[in-house]
Amino acid sequence: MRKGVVYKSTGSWYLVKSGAQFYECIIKGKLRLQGIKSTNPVAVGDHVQFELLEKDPMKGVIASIEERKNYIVRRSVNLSKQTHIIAANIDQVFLLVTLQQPITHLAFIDRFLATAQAYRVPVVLLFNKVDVFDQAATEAVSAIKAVYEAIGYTSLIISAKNGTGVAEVRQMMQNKVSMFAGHSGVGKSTLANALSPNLELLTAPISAQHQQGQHTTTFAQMFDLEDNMRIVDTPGIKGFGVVDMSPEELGDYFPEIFALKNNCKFNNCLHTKEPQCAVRTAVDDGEIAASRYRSYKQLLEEETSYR
Ligand SMILES: Nc1nc2c(ncn2[C@@H]2O[C@H](COP(=O)(O)OP(=O)(O)OP(=O)(O)O)[C@@H](O)[C@H]2O)c(=O)[nH]1
Ligand SMILES: [Mg+2]
Ligand SMILES: [Zn+2]
Repeated sequence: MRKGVVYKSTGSWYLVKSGAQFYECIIKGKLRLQGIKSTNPVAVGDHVQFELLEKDPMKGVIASIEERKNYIVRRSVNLSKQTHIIAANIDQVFLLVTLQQPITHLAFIDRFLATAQAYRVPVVLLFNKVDVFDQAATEAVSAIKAVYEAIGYTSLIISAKNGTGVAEVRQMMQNKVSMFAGHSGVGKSTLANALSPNLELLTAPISAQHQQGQHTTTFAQMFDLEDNMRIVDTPGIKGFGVVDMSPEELGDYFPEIFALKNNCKFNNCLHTKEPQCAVRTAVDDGEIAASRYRSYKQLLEEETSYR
C-alpha cells in the first residue's frame, strides 16, 4: 500500500502524487465516507492509500482516504441535499471577486464566507482586474473591501493580468495549500499562471454576449510551485449553497454577528424580529453593513424553508 495526495479528480479517475511520481488511480467499488452525502467520494487534496496494479505499475486503485482536516463543498446542482466536495485539506482559500465582467454579487461572497467559516477554512478576498477599474469601480471596490476588512477578512485589490498585488498573494502562499475559488471568468487560472508562468493553464475571455466566464477550467487540480506552495485551481462556481446549518448556528458563521450575539436579550435570538436584539441595533447604527445583514437574512430564510 502506498500513500499519496490527490492532485486531480475527474470523477472517473484520479491523479495521485506519491513521492515525486504521479499515478492514475480509480477507486475501489465500495469506497464511501461516513457522514458526508457527497457526489464525489474522493476530492483534490485528499490523502489516500492506494495499491498499484500488477499489470501497469503507473496505475492504481485507491483503497482508503485519511480523515480530512477540512474541506470546501458546494451544493450539487440538483437541489438535493447532496454536496460536491471541491477540495480537501486546504490551508486557505483565495476568493477571487470581480464586480463587473463577470458580476460577483455580495450575497455570493457572504454565502461563500459563511460556508468556509463553518468548515474552518480561512478565506482571503482578492478583488481582481484593478487594471480595468474606472473611478466608479475604484470607489465601489474600496467601499466593499473596507466592509470585509472591518470584519477581519484579509482583502487585496489585484490584477492577475498586469501583476499588481501578485507578490503579496505569493507571500501569503508560502508553505501552504491555497485554493482559488470564484465565478467563472474572475481570473483564477490567470492568477495561477501569473504566480507560475510554466503552468500554462488554459484561460478564456468573458463571453461578449453574456458578460460571463466560459467555464474554461473544468476540473479542480492541484499544482506544486516553488517554496513549498501548492495551488488548487478550481472550475468557476455559480450558486453556492450553505450546507446543513441550523438557523440557530448560521449567525455564528458571520463573525460580526457572532461577536454580538451574547448582547441580545434572548440567547436563541435569530436577529430578525426579537426585541432587544444587539445585532439589529448594530445594523441600525451602521456598525454592521446592511449588505451583510441582508445576506444573513436571505440565508436564514433558505435554511428555514429547507427543513
Ligand atoms: N483586464 C484583466 N483581465 C483579466 C485579469 N485576470 C484575468 N483576466 C481575464 O479574464 C478572463 C478569464 O480569466 P480566466 O483566468 O480564464 O478565469 P477563471 O476564473 O479561471 O475562469 P474559469 O476557468 O472559467 O472558472 C481572461 O480573458 C483573462 O485574461 C485581470 O487582472 N485584468
Ligand atoms: Mg480557470
Ligand atoms: Zn439578536
